[in-house]
Amino acid sequence: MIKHSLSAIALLSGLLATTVSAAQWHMPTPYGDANLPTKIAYQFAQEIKANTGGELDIKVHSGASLIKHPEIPRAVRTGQVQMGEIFIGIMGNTHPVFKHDNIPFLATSYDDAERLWAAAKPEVEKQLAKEGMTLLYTVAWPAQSLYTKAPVTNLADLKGLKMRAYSPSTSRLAVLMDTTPTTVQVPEIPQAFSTGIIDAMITSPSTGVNGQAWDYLSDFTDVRAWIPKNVVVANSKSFKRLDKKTQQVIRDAAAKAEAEGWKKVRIQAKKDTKALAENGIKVSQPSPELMSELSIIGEVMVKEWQQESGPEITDILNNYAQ
Ligand code: PCA
Repeated sequence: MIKHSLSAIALLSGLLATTVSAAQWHMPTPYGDANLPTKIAYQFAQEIKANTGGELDIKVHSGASLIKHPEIPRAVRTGQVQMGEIFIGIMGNTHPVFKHDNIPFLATSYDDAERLWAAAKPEVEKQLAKEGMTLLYTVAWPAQSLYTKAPVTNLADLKGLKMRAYSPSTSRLAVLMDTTPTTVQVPEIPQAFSTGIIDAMITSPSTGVNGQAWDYLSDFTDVRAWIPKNVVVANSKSFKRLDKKTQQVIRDAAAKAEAEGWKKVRIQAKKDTKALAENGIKVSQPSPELMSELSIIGEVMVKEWQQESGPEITDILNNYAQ
């Protein structure tokens, strides 16, 4: 009898131990499995599972399958999910610090983009923390260039076109380019082009390849106007509830993911630009005229951005200038 109840207790406490310590977290991501940030998210989750001995199991829900992209920040903030991936630019209306990510010609090389991130990170981290989110890592996209249905030599060639936008800053950019902004999420890009909802877009070679841009577009003008990033965040309360060791496992996996992202994005950019050309898109360098017109717009956007808020933006720009 005694023996029996002891083993029952042992069994029960064993069960309790597993239910208490092994946790499943949900991590919605906006983009599909073919994208570099999504691949990195899967590796990140796997590494955490391995290094916690299976005690923290993060389920990645890619391609906005669990939560639509614009809803992911709120879902993480409110704890509906414990973790999530977000394109930084879509939070531009929440606070201007997030706009550092979509300003044309502020950082156009990967080295400069890394420096811009180092400059912006403290302010971004602070703002996320205010919203109850803990910053874990970022992954950059390849530089953003112009896709059209005809060759482009200057902005006049784009006048009046319907331009895809994916953030408040890119909507503003479209207006300054004398085009009409239309917000379209990545999965809807092919249909938006084929039904005439949009005529042109500025995005990475990767997003063009994923959406088979050659089916509905002909020209890729490699303006490389900015290098945006996704950010992976945790709900701060959920993160704080973890023991210190698990938090460290997550931090280590995050640091590795971020380093991997910066390394791989450079390779991915080349590979996908080549794939565009191989599939029949005409890849060309921008004319000096187009670049100078776009640079002027970039300067206007930096000024507008600075005027939007006080010390944070000046801090970012000063850090970046150093
Ligand atoms: N692809 C995503 C974000 C940036 C990019 O290269 C998009 O077009 O929405």
